[in-house]
Amino acid sequence: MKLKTMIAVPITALVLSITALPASATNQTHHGVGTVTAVDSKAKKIEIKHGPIKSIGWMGMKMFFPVDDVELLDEVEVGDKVDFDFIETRDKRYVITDIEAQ
Ligand SMILES: [Cu+2]
Repeated sequence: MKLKTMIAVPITALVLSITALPASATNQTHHGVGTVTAVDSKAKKIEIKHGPIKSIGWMGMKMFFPVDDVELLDEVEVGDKVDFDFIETRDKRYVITDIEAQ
């Protein structure tokens, strides 16, 4: 076995253990403001027409966000202006962790 191979194995193991951390462990929370355009209870998603969100480099757009807690679905209805927090998971999902009508 070459020396390079012997070093590469433990490094690979380390990288794998880091990526195995829970999604919420290292994620930054982003804050958005917008208007609710749909609440999909079955899919556990809320559609929001949101303004620009600098912390994640987004322009304003309309998009669906899954929620981490189904009770959040009852907090808002279509037409509400809302403040919301979300995280970006490692598999690039944008999950609402808190939402409140203004
Ligand atoms: Cu968006």
